[in-house]
Amino acid sequence: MAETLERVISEDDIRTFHEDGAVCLRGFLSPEWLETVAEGFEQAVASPGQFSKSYGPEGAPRYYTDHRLFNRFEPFRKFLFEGPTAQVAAEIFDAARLDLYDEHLLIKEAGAPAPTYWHHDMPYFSIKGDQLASIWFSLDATREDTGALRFAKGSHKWGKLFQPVKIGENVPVDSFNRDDLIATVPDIENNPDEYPTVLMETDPGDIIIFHGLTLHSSSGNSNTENSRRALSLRYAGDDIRWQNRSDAPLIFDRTLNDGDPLSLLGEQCPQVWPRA
Ligand SMILES: O=C(O)CCC(=O)C(=O)O
Repeated sequence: MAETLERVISEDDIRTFHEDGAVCLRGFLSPEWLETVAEGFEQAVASPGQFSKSYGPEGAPRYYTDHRLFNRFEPFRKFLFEGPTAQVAAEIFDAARLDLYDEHLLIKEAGAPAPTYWHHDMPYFSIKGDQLASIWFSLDATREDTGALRFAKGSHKWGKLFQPVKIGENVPVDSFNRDDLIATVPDIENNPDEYPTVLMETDPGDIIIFHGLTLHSSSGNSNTENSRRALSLRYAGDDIRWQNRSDAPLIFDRTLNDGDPLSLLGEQCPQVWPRA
């Protein structure tokens, strides 16, 4: 934590993050920041990027996702570089430096039936290490049946890496062929005694921070009036290094060697802490 600012997250919340693998900070984002991000969503939906995808049955409301936002849309750039979320991740890991590996826009349109199937994020990314956290929040209220996230408590400490699936389809990602992955995610839903979970319903302004190895899922959006617009930001701390993975869905312009620091990716994976 190179910057000396007033701390934004309590010791209790940091402990919960490390024990459970996820923690929710209530009322963290101001209405002004939510407004900025909402502008970004409008612009992004009007202009899909090369990694955008839609999930769900043909003709049904979409589960729409996109990536790489800050270098295309000014509101996201402002939020990421001037907003308060990087400091949360820095405090969680007591990190000297954070790079932004990915920004993920996840819209479940009104009535979108596709859920997010159980998965954890690490195996989707071309990285290795422990200090990976996502900060996820929604511009819309989320409830159990409208796309609120559910986490398998403590699953970031199982010491396992599971086969990645297409998040809205539950089929393996293309060209899956990995030595370091074991099996598919267990049946968490039907074994609550073995796999306790925590549901985090949120209101606008709440943010959730979860570890890159914490298994999570969410329902489709049963609200037929409103979309569920969520943003997930992936912060990589001091011990994260590049790890080549042929099946990683996000492609970078530069090829690195295993063990290289992410700083070699330059603008595609910018330093967000300490702030410039
Ligand atoms: O928004 C969702 O439903 C899923 C989010 C997610 O899987 C993630 O942020 O990693």
